[in-house]
Amino acid sequence: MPIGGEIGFATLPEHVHRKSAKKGFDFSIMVVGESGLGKSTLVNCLFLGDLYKDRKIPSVDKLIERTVNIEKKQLDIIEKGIKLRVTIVDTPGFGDSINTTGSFQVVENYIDEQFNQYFKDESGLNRKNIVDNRIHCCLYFISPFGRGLSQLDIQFMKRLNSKINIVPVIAKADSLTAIEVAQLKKKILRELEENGISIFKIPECDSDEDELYRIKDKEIRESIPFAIIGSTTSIDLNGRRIRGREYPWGIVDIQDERYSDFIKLRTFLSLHMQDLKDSTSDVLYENYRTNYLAQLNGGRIAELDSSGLSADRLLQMKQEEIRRMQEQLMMMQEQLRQTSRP
Ligand SMILES: Nc1nc2c(ncn2[C@@H]2O[C@H](COP(=O)(O)OP(=O)(O)O)[C@@H](O)[C@H]2O)c(=O)[nH]1
Ligand SMILES: [Mg+2]
Repeated sequence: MPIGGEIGFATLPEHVHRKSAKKGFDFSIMVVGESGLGKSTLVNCLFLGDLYKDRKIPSVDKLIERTVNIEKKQLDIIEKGIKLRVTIVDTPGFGDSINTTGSFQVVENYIDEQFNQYFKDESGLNRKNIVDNRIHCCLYFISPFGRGLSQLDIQFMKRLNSKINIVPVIAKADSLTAIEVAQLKKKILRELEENGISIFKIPECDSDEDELYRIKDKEIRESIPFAIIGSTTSIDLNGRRIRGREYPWGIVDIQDERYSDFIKLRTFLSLHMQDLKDSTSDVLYENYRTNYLAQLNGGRIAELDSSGLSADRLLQMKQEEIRRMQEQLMMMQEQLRQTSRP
């Protein structure tokens, strides 16, 4: 089986395809939410699918092991000659560490560190070869057992929505009926809005997209928050190997679109990977950078501000300053090289 066929990366619209073909893609997803909701399980099956058919099934011990630190898994995929490096970042859920504020902080620090690293690389001399480890997408797991968002969910998302593209998912959708899923989706969207939490917004469809793409796109938009079912177990179902969950009353196939948005989530990720990346670098990272520079320059920004300069102009000035500093740094390095020559 061709590696990557599972991922549907090849369904990316042609133009995106071409744009990314040259450089290859770095894409990072993070899973966040209360502990026990199936985050680690999803991480294990989101992109792997049947890629590792012969992979050893981890022991039960391993499966129920709690995630106490941030863990990164990396996966290199080549599809139609395009390189895709996916990084999935698994986080300890609330409840896994001693206090909630602690686990908020761990996640927030991680996001900030990636921004910070990117900032350093971007201001450095080796700008052409930056590895983009910024988190492009945060799958936020919501419990199917509560009646919508918990106070913790609200606090957490409020704190992070300016730093990360939040994509809400309803965990363990197999525990809800179809009607309950539909109601919970509506309720979550309403509560997000009431609390002023912004989640990732899929950009409008290009006017030149074909009809099929439009239908798919609409279907995906309407499925958010994705109600997902995860599993790391393969089961034999009428001679077919599927990834599923086995209950006394039957087998649930996590890829069955009648009751699981697993496939829709995957399609969403492949169709909107570039949009998630663009939003990260154009909006979220810019935001971070502006704040960071303002902090660095605390007093001066305040002065300039009172002189009536717009934020845009300030940013522009900062960028010019960085450019000047980079040039100076390069000159100094060149001088050093010359003086150190025998
Ligand atoms: N019913 C159901 N159980 C799930 C699902 N996904 C994971 N689980 C189970 O929930 C438990 C916790 O899963 P885990 O992935 O460790 O959760 P995490 O703490 O969020 O990382 C495990 O026993 C999983 O087998 C799901 O979609 N439905
Ligand atoms: Mg976990």
